[in-house]
Amino acid sequence: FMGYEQHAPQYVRELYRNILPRQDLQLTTARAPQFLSDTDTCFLPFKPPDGAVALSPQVCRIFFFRPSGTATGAMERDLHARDRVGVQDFVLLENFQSVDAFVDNLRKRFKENLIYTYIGQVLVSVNPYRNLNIYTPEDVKQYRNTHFFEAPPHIFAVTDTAYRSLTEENRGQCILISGESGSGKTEASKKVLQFIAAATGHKAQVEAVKDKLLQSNPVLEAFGNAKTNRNDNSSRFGKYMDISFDALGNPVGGNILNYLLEKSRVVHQNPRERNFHIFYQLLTGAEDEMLAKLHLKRNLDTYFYLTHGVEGKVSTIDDSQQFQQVRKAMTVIELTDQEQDDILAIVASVLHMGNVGFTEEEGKAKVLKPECVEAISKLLGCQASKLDRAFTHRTIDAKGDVVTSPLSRDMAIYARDALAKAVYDRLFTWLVKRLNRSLQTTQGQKKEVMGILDIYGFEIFERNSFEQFCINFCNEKLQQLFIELTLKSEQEEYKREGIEWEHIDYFNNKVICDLIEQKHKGIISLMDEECLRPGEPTDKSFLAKMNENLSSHEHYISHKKAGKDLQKTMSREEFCLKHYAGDVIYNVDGFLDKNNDLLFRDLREVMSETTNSITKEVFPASDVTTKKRPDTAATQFKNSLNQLMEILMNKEPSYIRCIKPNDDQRSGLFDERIVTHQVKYLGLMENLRVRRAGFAYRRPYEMFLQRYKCLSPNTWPNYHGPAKQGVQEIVCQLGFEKDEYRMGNTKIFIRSPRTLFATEDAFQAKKHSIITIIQKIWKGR
Ligand code: AOV
Ligand code: MG
Repeated sequence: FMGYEQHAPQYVRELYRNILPRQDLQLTTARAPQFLSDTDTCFLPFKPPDGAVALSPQVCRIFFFRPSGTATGAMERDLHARDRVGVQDFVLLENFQSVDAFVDNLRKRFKENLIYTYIGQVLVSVNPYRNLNIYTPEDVKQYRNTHFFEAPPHIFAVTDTAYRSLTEENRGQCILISGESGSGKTEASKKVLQFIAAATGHKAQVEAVKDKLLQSNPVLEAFGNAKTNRNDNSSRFGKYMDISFDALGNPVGGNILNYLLEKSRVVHQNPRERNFHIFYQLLTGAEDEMLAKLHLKRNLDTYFYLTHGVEGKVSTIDDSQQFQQVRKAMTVIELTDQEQDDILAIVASVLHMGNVGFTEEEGKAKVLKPECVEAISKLLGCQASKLDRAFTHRTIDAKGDVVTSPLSRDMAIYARDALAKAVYDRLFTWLVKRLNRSLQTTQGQKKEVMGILDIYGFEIFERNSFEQFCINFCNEKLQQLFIELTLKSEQEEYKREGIEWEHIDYFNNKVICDLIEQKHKGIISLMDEECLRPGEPTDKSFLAKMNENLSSHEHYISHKKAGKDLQKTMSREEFCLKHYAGDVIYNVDGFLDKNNDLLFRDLREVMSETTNSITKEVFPASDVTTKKRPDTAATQFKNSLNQLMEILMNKEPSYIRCIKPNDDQRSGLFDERIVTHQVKYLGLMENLRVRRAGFAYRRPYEMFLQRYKCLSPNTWPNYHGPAKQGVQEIVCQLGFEKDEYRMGNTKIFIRSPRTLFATEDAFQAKKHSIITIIQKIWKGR
């Protein structure tokens, strides 16, 4: 019985295997021994070996039922288990309309370190902010090939279900992870990958692919993650990763799509936040020789772009060690030495750009530190004099008249920052593309794909700007997809099971998606129109335009239209959108500028002439002279989102909704106010409502029968007929009301938890009496 103290179910399994068969005794457990969880109750009608008695039921939650009389106590505890650890599926909540009941259930489970709970097939995960021992190879084994409902809620269960559907039914999968910053999305996506890596084949070729998939993370995180006030390792981009599998179910490649990197961070960070990790990694981790080659000094304070947030060193992050890891990962993903040099040269050049500095003479900007321009030109391979001129001048092609005029100091700073952002942003996109080349599958190998979406959740800050607008729009689209796919799958299941479809009443957020993206009339169209309008379009004129055109829309609230209460919190530069998850007030300041995303032609031209293979590639010469305006930032985002929706629409979805328990990144602290907020904004109540609109509970007949067969004399102790008929016997015996259940082709559907709990309670009582009988037999021996 080694190891039972750490892992009680393991111990019971041992008992089951080794002792019970020999002693001809019966062990009563909540489910088959191989599926026992830490919270399951087991009854043993004999004295367990020495030591086991000392196990506290609170710790391992195995209650030994012994002739000496401890049985009653154990029984009582078991009856209270639901109160103590909550329900593992929210559909079983009696009071499913109440947010408080929802949060209370999460709290109970969180206190017991049970971070996962289902809403039907949706997994809700609460960030424990501590390493739990629930992702071991042993756990992988437990969930591999286990039916969804046979083991406690776990991200491995979701992954295994998706993986099996992919390999056994050839259905493309997607795992959609959402939640606020710091709620554990990225960690969740890594657990999915971990499970896939552990559960699939181990041939050298397969291992090489897995290695690349796994090592893509440190590289992308170095360039796309940063310390924010919400998360020390916050992803500042959206990510969708496809893993392709061959006919044997082994990963053979992958593809990554990236969304909207928060590039403004390159030139500015809020107090106590940092720039992207790579800058700090390079400056602290690179050898002296490399720094010298990049014209860099080790001191972080030297660089203007790193001094905004003041936070250089973060206690939880070892930049230097991370740098070594990133360098190794770059090699694994097959970046050549030359490519790695070019990448780091660009990173260094961005730091130098921040330090260029300008003075102004007679309204004309002049470079303050030519040595920085010099360094950039050496690093990227361009003429210093030309770069200097591009930093301080602007060329405009007005209907064939090419005019070059000097920039003011402010405009020069603006142009320089725009360059730094563009260079970094395009480097990031290049990296993703390059990674995809390494992850490419050879023709004919690919069979099905599983996609993992790790994307920013709904954001509501004190002040919400263009970025929040885009992010929240993205969440509206995902909610739209969720509604369509959930209803579709519900409908399909009803059809498959031969049950008549029942109308489900729900809020369809399509109206909000339309408000934002509709051609000509939507907010993005109005914004684009305003950006292109001759004259002097400003954020204010854009707001006026929206107020004029959209005021009658029920989800758009202008300052004028706002009620008294809302007006108090809203200024005249703001508008409010009634999102499906709640009202958000946006400040228009900066909308047009961010949407336009302008980089002056002179700088684009210099970049296109560089010898650095990456900058040369990402600033093509053809872009410099083209008359065609590139799509605006919002339109690009909208288009990429719609492409994503198309990809996802054809896949079978699994949902993981992440919640953070507090704002302090602290373990053990469950702040109900903060959790309640997220439960609302994640739309979980709406999730539950849709799921509960029809039948709360459904199980295959075999499983239902296995558990409850003791409840009818016609199925207990021995029953060999068809499972469906057996279930019918039990249902008749218990006297279910007619509208409370349906008999599908393979499953029983139960409408309300009330009925299920009555069944469960009857089962517990029966179990108790059976045990008493066994006990008597035992005593009689
Ligand atoms: P996010 O991806 O949702 O935020 P992360 O996945 O980066 O959040 O999680 C934030 C931190 O919480 C991690 O660095 C871990 O320290 C901790 N954490 C998350 N999940 C777990 C887990 N299952 N077990 C233990 N610790 C965990 V953002 O990228 O900011 O939206 O943009
Ligand atoms: Mg993340």
